[in-house]
Amino acid sequence: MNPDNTYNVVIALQNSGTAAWNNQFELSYQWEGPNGTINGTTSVSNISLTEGNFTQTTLPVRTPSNSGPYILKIDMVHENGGYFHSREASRSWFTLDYNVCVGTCDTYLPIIMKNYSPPVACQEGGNLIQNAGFESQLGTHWIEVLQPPWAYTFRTYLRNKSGTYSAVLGGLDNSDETLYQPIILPADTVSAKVSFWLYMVTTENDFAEFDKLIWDLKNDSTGYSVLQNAIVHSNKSISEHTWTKVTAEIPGLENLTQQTLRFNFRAITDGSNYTNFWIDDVTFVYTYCQ
Ligand SMILES: [Ca+2]
Ligand SMILES: [Ca+2]
Repeated sequence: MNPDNTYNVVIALQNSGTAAWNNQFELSYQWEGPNGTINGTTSVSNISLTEGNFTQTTLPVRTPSNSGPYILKIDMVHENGGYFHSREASRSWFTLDYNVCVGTCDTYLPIIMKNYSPPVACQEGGNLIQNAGFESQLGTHWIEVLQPPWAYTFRTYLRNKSGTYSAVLGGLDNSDETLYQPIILPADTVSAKVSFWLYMVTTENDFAEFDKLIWDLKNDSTGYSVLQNAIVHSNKSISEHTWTKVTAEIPGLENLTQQTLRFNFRAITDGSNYTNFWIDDVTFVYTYCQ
């Protein structure tokens, strides 16, 4: 319906009351809208109808001036008593209601979206690394692989970031030492946040990366890396004589869940000028999405 227009509405009426209607009764309406209730400005007068009887009439309905959603409430009116629905304070009489849009209306309809999946909720799981601060002996969770055999990787109380102990790799020339822990990524894991503290002391100069600490994620069966790039720290890349927090995000773990992987540290030194790498407080916090 357009604002300020008159529309004819055909109405069938029955006097279901106990008294006859006479020329004091008329058919009219109200608009219930955004700014309250507006009384109808047109009507059909002289609805004379004895009790129980029917009639049909055409009611001219004048729309409000302002656009918006309205309820058109059609009702009988007594010239001295007002609208029927409000004649008794203790109970409301029914009106004949229609939802009408006058002019333009904001319309809200439920939308059905094809091929729509609700957003996936992701959350962090726990730290998969055990004995993360090396406060217990190596061997239970951490596994050492030493080359040559007299190379050493051990936990030490000489230096720690927290607790009493840390693990130390390197410290010899021509050594290749690995310290790893098997982990299993839970179902629905998509990524992980890795962090650990690293303390480096070297007798090298810092011209080049002669001695390295490499961390990686490997397939437990093949020993091959499952990451695109292992992360390398060296005598050159980090500050000496201070604890440095190393952090990294590992995305793309969807296809590596529920299988054993190795979270792997490897220290490789060249033929002269040894370097020590201390490690403490290792975390591998996985994120899963369901
Ligand atoms: Ca510790
Ligand atoms: Ca060296």
